[in-house]
Amino acid sequence: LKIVAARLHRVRMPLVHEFQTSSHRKTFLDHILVELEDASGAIGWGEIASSSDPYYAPETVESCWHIASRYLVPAILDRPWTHPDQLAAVWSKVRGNNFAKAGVDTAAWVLFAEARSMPLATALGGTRTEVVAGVSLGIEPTIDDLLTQVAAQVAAGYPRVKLKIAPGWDVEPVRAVRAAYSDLDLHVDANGIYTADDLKLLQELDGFGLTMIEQPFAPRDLLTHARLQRTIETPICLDESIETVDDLRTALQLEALQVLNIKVSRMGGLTPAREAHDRAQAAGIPVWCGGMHEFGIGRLANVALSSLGGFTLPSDVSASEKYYARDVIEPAVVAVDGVVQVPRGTGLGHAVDRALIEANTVAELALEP
Ligand code: OSB
Ligand code: MG
Repeated sequence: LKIVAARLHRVRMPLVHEFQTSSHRKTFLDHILVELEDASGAIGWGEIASSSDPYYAPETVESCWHIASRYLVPAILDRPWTHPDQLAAVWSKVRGNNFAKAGVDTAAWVLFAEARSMPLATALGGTRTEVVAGVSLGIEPTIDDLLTQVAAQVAAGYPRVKLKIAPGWDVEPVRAVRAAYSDLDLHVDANGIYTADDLKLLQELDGFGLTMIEQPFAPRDLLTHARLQRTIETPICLDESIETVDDLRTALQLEALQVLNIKVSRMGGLTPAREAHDRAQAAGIPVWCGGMHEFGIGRLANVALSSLGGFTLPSDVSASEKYYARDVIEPAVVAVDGVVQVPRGTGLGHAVDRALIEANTVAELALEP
């Protein structure tokens, strides 16, 4: 394979329902769609799903645009390759910038699957034909608003609900949701807002039968995660802390986690995401695929990744309609009783809606060797 042309499209889409976490709030997203073309004219699409602002991770849309156009794409243009993991090796000298890498890596994987006439999931080694989806609910103005959201998602058939928590919005919303749904697979995500001063409060959450407590402390504070895990039964899940497979090795050694959230974006692509999956599976740690409100392209990559055997917990791959009125793929991703089918067509398995992309594009760049 050889990439002879590449295009970046910065596409803006409004969210159906505003989303707030302990670290940021958003009403629309600007993601960069990456289009790689090989000598045969085949196209691979990927999605750079960075937040606009550096509040979840250090990257921004602008930093991703810069890194992708200045470093990542030029490094692979006109360079022959046979497997996407060779491209990950080419980028290894670029430090960090995982969201930017992930979009280009995904496009290369899709191109690779297209060239082999197989679904992306099969190219990755996935075996599941369907994946179970959960939903992630933001911080709402009131507990009643939250209960309305939970009711809607449970009625839609989703078997797992994750609640964003933050100081002042933690024990009470959890108590209210648990009181209304005694058997629901429920978990919480703090996006790193608490500190070692909050251990008592987090221990209180141990009494609600949560499936996990996700990223209670700052990304680099593995020691406090390990300390909390020693005192509670509820598994701790890490998200922001794990940007590389080396981070995972360290966290496992410290016993700072019992569950891993694997995000394609945060790990820097499908190649490292798959490696993290293999590591976690070898260590007996269950994994699930986290989301970044991806448009359809990134969402389908998440579905394909979730078809790997170690993804035994529900993933954040809920239906397109939960996020966007219209998605950039055709048909949109749908969930029936909380289950999403893994596409059987080649590559992404869904068509890309170029007209919708063009209608929502705010910036474009063509790159050639
Ligand atoms: O921590 O998982 C997170 C969205 C933006 C930033 C961080 C997170 C999230 C989500 C989105 O929870 C989940 C989804 O895409 O469904
Ligand atoms: Mg998270």
